[in-house]
Amino acid sequence: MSLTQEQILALAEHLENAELAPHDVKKVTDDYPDMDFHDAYAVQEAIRARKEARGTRIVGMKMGLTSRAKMQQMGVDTPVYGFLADYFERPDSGEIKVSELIHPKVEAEIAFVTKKALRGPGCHVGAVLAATDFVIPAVEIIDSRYENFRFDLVSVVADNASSSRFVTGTTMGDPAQLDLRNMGMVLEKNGQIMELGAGAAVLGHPATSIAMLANMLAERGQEIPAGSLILSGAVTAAIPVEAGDSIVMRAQGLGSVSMRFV
Ligand code: OOG
Ligand code: MG
Repeated sequence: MSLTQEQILALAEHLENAELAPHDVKKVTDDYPDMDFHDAYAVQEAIRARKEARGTRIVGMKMGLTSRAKMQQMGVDTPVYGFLADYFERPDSGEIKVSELIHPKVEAEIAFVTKKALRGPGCHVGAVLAATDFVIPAVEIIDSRYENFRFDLVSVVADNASSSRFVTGTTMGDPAQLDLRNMGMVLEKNGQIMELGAGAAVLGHPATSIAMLANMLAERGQEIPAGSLILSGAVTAAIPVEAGDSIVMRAQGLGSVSMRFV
């Protein structure tokens, strides 16, 4: 740790303000080059605490930078996590206002819903599959608060891993019946296929990402509660969207998820 408690709280306020009154800011490591992951997750937790103090519910978690495509796109090599607040969710086939966002991008993901708590260290894929109630298809809308969507890992962790909105489908899949590794996923913008991939793009199997989350949370003495929604990370690179764009994500055997940006 290199930051004081006052600096952590000030950075949390600064980054949350950039989310709530949408505007971009310089990445936090420009001013605090000695910040480490512990500082960054402490800032993220302080943002979470600010929201909870206002009555916002935390509905789940997200893993990010879990696929080669995303790591290459962002120039980093380590997965990170963030939290999902209740107001991030938008309904399937609904509208998303770009005026509430800075420079949104969309990602195709598989979401897990847990029926049992998951706790590391030593959380493994078998424990994740046993604790999974069902999986549903999801589109995450990420919106880095940093200028030009450019950051390093420490900065993106402090910024809650660029979390901003998410939409899930409603076709529930049983991970015991689905081949999540080979599940094809197609991301379309305005009727055109932009990206496609398979579940294996996420750390070989998306359940691996959930196990990694439990193990990373354990380092901070935390667990994944039962009933959490967890985004396992984008299968493909993220694609930018603007007002007027329609997005459809089709996940093999799990139907589709769609939204319109207005
Ligand atoms: C960080 C968040 C990445 C994913 O699914 O890989 C992410 C970013 O790229 O802004 O959510
Ligand atoms: Mg994501």
